[in-house]
Amino acid sequence: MTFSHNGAAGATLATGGSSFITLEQFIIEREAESPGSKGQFSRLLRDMAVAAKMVERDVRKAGLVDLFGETGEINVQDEEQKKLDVLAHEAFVRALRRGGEVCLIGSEEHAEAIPLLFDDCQGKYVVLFDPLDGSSNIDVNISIGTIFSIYRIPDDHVGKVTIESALQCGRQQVAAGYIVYGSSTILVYTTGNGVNGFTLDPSIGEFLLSHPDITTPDRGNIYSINEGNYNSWEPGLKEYIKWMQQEAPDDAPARPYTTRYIGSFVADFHRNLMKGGVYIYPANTRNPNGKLRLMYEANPMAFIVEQAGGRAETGNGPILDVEPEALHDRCPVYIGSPAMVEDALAFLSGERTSRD
Ligand code: P6P
Repeated sequence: MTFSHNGAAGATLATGGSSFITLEQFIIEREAESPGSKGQFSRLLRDMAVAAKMVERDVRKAGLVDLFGETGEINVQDEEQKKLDVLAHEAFVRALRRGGEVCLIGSEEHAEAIPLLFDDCQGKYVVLFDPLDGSSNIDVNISIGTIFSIYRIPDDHVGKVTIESALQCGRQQVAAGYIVYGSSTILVYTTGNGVNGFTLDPSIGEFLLSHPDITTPDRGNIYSINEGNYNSWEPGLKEYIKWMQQEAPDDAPARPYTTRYIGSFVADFHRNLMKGGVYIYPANTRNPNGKLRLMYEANPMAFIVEQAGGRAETGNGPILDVEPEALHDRCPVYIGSPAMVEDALAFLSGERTSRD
């Protein structure tokens, strides 16, 4: 099934038809557009896609392994089946180590950054990722995902990379993407020239271009936030949510908002990107900097949403402008349709109230 820019379903995907574009072909075609490219970056993107297919395979069977413990490869020396997010972490590390284009990895599953300096690695790229976002949802069959962010290190850091080489603000990203392991598996990424989505066709093991040139609607009718934290929100945020829940005054256009909150950022983000909406994980009394991680959740999604015409803010400025201090920094997140993020900022500042 092909999709128009706003994700509306269209005619049948030409997998059985005359033409479809695989992720590999797309990457090669786009590489041709960057003169002087030696292909390292393209190989890196392909390595990420290989790892994504391995994780997809494990995610699809994890429920069975969890439930019955009799299918899937359970290593007999390993008393406990490895948690799926550790398996996902290892799949990406293995693929990136083998590829040789990456000199440093940062993962949500690893306290410290992982330098790949063996054999005098001359890799120029850093990959930061959340191998399996929302993994607590896997045993109830709710969509989960992988989020990644790619930086190029300064030339004078090659061969002696440290975590400081990776702590660059989000605007410096050379690529960002995510994979949603949902009703189907889709890989969405940007290299700064728009956003494209590829759906995995398991029958041929290829990601096929299914969502070309994704743009997000200026406004949607969905807001995504954990309302269980209501009492810990700042007043302006309470006003914003109350405003969306109210009937519009007779002389104003109706406010047809609805709430959708999956508990997997990557799934909530993807739905809102395609349909329009805003996802909010604010600072609150329990999480003074919010819950989401700056370097491998907020930044990559901010890069993608801005490339798709959306907006991504902390409440005190654009997410992409935050200067990181450590690999696992957190930040508040207001992300999605630009008009809805702007509404949120106006309520946070007190410029608007629910009585407007
Ligand atoms: P809460 C998953 O743990 C995650 O990092 C995001 O994927 C998700 O949106 C959020 O946390 C859910 O957090 O506090 O609402 O359960």
